[in-house]
Amino acid sequence: MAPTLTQFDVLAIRREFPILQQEVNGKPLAFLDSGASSQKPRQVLDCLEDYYRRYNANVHRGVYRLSEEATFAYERARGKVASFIGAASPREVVFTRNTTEALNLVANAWGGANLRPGDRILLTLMEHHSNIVPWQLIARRTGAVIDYLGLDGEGRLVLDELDTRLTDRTRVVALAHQSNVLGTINPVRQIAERAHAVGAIVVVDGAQSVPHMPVNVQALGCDFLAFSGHKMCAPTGIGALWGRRELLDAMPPFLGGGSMIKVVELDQSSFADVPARFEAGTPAIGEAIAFGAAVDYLSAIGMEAIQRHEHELLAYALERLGAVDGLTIVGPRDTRERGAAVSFALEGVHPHDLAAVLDGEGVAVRAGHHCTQPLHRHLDVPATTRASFYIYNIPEEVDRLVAGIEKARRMFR
Ligand code: C6P
Repeated sequence: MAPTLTQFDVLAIRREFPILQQEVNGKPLAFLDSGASSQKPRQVLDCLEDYYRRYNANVHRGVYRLSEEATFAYERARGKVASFIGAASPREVVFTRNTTEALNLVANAWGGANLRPGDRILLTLMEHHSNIVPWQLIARRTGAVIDYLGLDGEGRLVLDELDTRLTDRTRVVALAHQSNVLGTINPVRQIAERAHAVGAIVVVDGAQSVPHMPVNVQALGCDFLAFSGHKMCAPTGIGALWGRRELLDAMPPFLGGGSMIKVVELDQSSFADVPARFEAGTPAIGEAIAFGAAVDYLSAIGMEAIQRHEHELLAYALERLGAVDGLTIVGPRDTRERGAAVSFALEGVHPHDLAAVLDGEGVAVRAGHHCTQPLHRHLDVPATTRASFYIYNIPEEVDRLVAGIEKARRMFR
């Protein structure tokens, strides 16, 4: 039976998202692809529009009123993002375009300065390409070698492998906090303790965790955390890298240009302090300010309540999907071990066909390899279909998802 949601007034929340008020293909939109990018509430849209209408100006440059107002709002947003993840100081938060850029920043700046031939970088088989390719690129440049932690039959990390994979040559352990395909939530703190014991740093890809659960960098015990605004109600084009102050301070710049320098001479330059050192050029100002508004929005609802809401939907989705003939769900069965991104394969129906049938029913899901080709190779499936849930989703949308899948099954049988 569909659960009665108890965490907050989800219907009131839905009304705050203008995009959810529309019909798609003659059906009310059921948006089940927030894992790719979330929708934006009125509060965030208003904040962005207010910036462009009222005080659009470059930051850290002008001495005039508008520029000062923009600079103040931009830095205040940094403070909000820092508090949201429990950072010791706003200066530990670098605004980036997204998770991908944040991970490239660490790989290039920290990796470029610290990795030597034969050093080892430990990743996992469930990583998104954003947490694989930057490490491959820096490994090729520095002569470092990449290892992977394996997965068990339910898509959980095999922690026993740490005994052999973590060596005194391991300099970096980089892993997703939550898998975008399996939903698996990884025991970052435990892994970080093991990694630190061999002298490695721990880089966490928080793209799928920060939007969905309380995340505190002190409790996680990691050294870097990367995440994207657009997956947590903020606009696209803005994300963040949190790093421990002493590590950020010791890192050389990633990109060069305006704003990131102290003095530029003809043959050399000296660089600004952190975080400006890593924010070359004009940043996404309005988007960063609206990221602050998104953080306010989520905080007002409460991240614990958001997590519980998604878990209720997850449990219902696993139950209903689990009863569909020929459907195989990937990832842990135990809801305590996973978040609300549910990927599955339907026997005899290609994920793209399934997604197209669901679209006809107004249900938006993602189909493909979800930027995790090594994981899909490991699972031995070319592609999966994924439904991912957020604050505005309701049990009726799970019912519509299942009805659409049943329709596809009948069509392609
Ligand atoms: N995953 C998905 O549909 P960007 O594109 O930089 O904002 O996020 C990259 C990224 C990194 N790590 C994880 C775990 C992710 O899930 C993502 C984005 C989207 O699953 C788009 S491929």
